[in-house]
Amino acid sequence: MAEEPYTWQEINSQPQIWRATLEVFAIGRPALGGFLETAGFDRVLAVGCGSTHYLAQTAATTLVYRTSVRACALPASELWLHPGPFLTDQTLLLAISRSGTTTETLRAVERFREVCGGPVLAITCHPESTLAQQADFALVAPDAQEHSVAQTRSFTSMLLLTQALTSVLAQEDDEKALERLRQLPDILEDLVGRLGNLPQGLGSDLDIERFFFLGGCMLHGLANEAMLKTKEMSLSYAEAYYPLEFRHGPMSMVNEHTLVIGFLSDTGLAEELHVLKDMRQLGARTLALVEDGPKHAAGGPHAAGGPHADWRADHVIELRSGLDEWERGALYLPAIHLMAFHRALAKGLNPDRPHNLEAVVKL
Ligand code: F1P
Repeated sequence: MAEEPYTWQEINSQPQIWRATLEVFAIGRPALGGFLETAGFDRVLAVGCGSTHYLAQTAATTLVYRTSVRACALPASELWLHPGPFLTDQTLLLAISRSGTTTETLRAVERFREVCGGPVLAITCHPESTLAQQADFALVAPDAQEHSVAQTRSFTSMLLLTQALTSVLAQEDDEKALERLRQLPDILEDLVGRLGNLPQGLGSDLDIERFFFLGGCMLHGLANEAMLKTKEMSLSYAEAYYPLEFRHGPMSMVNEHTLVIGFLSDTGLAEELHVLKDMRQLGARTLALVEDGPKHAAGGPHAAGGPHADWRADHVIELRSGLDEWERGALYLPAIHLMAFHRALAKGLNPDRPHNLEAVVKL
């Protein structure tokens, strides 16, 4: 690769960028506590656009499952144009934007201020941006800024900020939780070291024509993001579904040119594996991203070699994080970033310059 594309550099810099991002968070932690003490809210409305909408989905689901705070996510444009019942008292607006300048996100903040007047917490890679300046408080990841259009390290770094924020709102020992998140960069380096040529092999295999990403609970927003990355970088047919939802119609699209990628959870593992097994029987190839391969293989009565030995996916990526399933979300994406990158190259595309797209949508 002559001049390394920005995208390649940004994907591979994630471990050190995650370290820097968590350090910036730790420095700002006291000020965050002060802001939250006076903010006065019992629910969170998370908004973003495209990738950062999917990040908002992930953040809202994590908040719901990990804290007593009620939370939901919307595209920023929906809050701007159809605010309706979402603008209620006691609401904190969590506005997420890599650039901090996307028009819909800024309009959503304005609408929220007009109607609610509640606190606005921004998450962005640009501390000097309009969004960061307009917000009452900003969690920032300046080291994760990107030249590329498609978000990779910016997304995962902002995801870490939402997870650190969740630990604070969970009113648990967030110092201990932050120490656990600080393990992620080393875990990612180990994971990437174990990937071998799998992302390049799958990405370069143009016999694969359609991708389906399956993820439930707090992994659903990440499955949506993986879908978008695959589209943006490689102009490929990609969709995302809740795992068991895939049987309710969309699996009609499965054929021998299909790759079904399972972002497997701990809590839904057996049934999610069953979906992958069913899709293999329909002719798809399958990739499982799972915390622990042996558990995946030994998934209860379907242990490898057992009566359902074919439960194993065609390809398995073991995260081996040792963390709770809500802490390890960022680990699911780098392998997909690499797969999408190699697919772009295999198709003669420039992953730095996705077709039709700009880094920021300004209306
Ligand atoms: C969001 C956005 C996404 C798009 C791509 C580039 O910008 O434009 O809509 O999917 O990832 O970023 P931002 O508000 O996060 O800066």
